Amino acid sequence: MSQAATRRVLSGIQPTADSFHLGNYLGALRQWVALQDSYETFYCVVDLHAITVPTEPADLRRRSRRAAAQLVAMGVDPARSALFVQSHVPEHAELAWVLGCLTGFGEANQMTQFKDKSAKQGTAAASVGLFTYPILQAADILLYSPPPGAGELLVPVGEDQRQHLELSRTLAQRFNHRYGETFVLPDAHIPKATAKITDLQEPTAKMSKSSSTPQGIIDVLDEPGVARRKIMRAITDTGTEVTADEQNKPGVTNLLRIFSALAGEPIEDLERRYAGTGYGQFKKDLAQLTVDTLAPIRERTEKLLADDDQLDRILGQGAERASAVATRTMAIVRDRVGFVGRG
Ligand code: AQP
Repeated sequence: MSQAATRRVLSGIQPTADSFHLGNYLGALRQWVALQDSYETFYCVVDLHAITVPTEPADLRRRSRRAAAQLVAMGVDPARSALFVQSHVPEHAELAWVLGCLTGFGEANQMTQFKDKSAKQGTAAASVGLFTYPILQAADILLYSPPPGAGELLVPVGEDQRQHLELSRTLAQRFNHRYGETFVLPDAHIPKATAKITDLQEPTAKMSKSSSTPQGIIDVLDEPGVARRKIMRAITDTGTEVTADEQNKPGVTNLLRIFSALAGEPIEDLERRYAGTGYGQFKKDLAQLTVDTLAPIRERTEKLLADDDQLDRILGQGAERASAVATRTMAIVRDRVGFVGRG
């Protein structure tokens, strides 16, 4: 790759709760922060995705601002990253339409996340938007593609998004094949150690906003006492040994994974340190580490939320930077597809 290669990162997060959770933070958002050092980064609060399920307007507005505030509080730096709200850049929806016309119904029907999410409300009641969600996600990504052969496009996400990423690659390839080389094929960035953080009460299921019990999720904005209690009450497995064993000890293994990611220490070191101590001390230390990590993020989020104007300015500037790239990509797409230019 040449010296002048454009190395871009794109990722998004839904404003579907008042707080992100530890799965979002460790699985994706920490990578967003780290990648700012070596990539041109575009991060969006994907409000178009949020309305694929019924959403109160007031909730969406509040959660979109809260999402942006948490991202800045975690270290997304608006001076280096374009931090924006998806609906501020209408090209996302426009490219999604074009890509939707290249997607087979059967192909879209393969997406397991739609099956899981629609099963919760009954497939007949699920929206068409929920069904086409992965196509909008492909558009989110490909809009920020560098010119083919001149760069790289990386997408930091958790394991649950791997299939959607594959679809983005397929659609990029198909568009290139039909209309000429336009998009770089995006690469997923899914660090194995934190690819799937699981529920503290149901350690074989993904930690998720829509989890059946709030006790299973550590929210980034949880009060310290609340986060501490959730960890102390996390399901552990039979036996007393603090050892990783995905099959037989999924609860302890998940806690070890969280501890290791937060402390930056290998799991084997933790197993050695807690050999023979039982679960109690291990959980107590993990609770402290979690509180120490999240408390400053919570404080910074609260400060940012106290100044709506500043937050809106950050998002306005981010949208401007994102638009500069998105409008260029979309102009090329319109031309290649054969849409007549506006005189
Ligand atoms: N448990 C998790 N472990 C690792 N990564 C995770 N992510 C989500 N849960 C975990 C990653 O966080 C990013 C943002 O997720 P999102 O809010 O856009 O969508 P989501 O995957 O639908 O999040 P939830 O909490 O699971 O919501 P619901 O309950 O609505 O399904 C993504 O990169 C995701 O991989």
